[in-house]
Amino acid sequence: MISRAKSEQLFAEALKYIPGGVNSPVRAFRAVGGQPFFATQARGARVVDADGNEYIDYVGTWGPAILGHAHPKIIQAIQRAAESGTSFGIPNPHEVTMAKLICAAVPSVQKVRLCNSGTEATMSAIRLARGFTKREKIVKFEGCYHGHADSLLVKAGSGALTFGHPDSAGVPAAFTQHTIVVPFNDEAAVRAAFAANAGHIAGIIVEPVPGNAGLYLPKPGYLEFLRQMTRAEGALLIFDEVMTGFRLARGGAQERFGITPDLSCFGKIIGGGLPVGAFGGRAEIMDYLAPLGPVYQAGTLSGNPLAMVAGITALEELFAGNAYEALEKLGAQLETGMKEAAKAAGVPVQFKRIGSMFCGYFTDKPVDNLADAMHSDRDRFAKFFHGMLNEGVYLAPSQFEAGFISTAHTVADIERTIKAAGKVMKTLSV
Ligand code: HOZ
Repeated sequence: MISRAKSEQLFAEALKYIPGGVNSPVRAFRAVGGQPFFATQARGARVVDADGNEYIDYVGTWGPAILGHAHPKIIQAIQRAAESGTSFGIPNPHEVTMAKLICAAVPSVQKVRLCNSGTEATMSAIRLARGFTKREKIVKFEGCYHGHADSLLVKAGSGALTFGHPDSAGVPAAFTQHTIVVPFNDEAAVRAAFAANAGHIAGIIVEPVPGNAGLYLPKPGYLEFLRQMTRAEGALLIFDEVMTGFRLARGGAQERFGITPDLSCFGKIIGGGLPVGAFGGRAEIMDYLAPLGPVYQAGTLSGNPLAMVAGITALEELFAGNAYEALEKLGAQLETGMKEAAKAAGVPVQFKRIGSMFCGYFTDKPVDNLADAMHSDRDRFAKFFHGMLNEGVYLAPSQFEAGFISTAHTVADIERTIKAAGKVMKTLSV
């Protein structure tokens, strides 16, 4: 058994001063039991904890680290930019470069506003959709997580789901009365929502590949259906690509599935590991934002020069080579190996993957929405998680999070992961 004595000491100290000892609930390990380790270093595909233990990392700081941790070009760009000042609160040239990069990579985005987190991006996109359409209601999907803004914390995924608070305390019912929640991959539910609220729905917000209740995929034609339905009803289609943007393809999930949303939300990868968010779309909609239009949105640190150069460097590096093909190959290797490992151990697993995002559910039933995801045996997941951690492989400490592969992972890393999974799965057989 490896020692995590220093992490334990740090966590005891953290618990005295930080609620739950963490600054974001999913980090707390509560869903899997035990205590979180404290990271002191992360490089490439590895994180190192306070006790010097090293892990192959499939969390990748929850998505941003698509090039691996501490990419030398990103570090150098941040260092150089920091010497010129860490924040201006005045327009800076890097913001323009970043905006141009995003618009060039994602054709549905003609204009983009930069902010500081995915939560800000989705919250602002919703406000913009409401302001533009002059309608109040929003449709979201069970298990989708769009950050922690009040009106979106309804049947939410990620940490909210993990800790049994998909509807958060502290959100007055009046704040969510215009949020309509429907199951994912269900056309009839969306039709019914529009029929019951004709002329009142401002838009649908959706993770095109939901990655906050684990990971499941849209059924063929489902995203097209959402596109047609919103267009026919005069509502906007908002893609939350905070996780999938620049990960599933250069142009995100919308490129992969050939859908043109009205608005898109980004974060994670475009910050190169620093805090960032962005939302963008058709110019006529984006021009409803202040100072041009009546929809207010602002931020002291928005367009921060360090976050901009980190993100620009990450995107340029990502677009320069064959990153997406490489990630697809690694993903396919992991999928094949994990499925074989589960089969050999006689453990029922639904292994879901698209590109470099993945999740394994411990169930023999197909998983296409939140209700299906809830069939997963979470005790088994917790045992698997700890077994893998002891083998030096760090997966997200919750059944309801996606895993991420980076370009820093190697074929040998994936082989080692599969071997570890095979060993751990055998201990889970009944
Ligand atoms: N919600 C992010 C992805 N599921 C993880 C970040 C966090 O909640 O700490």
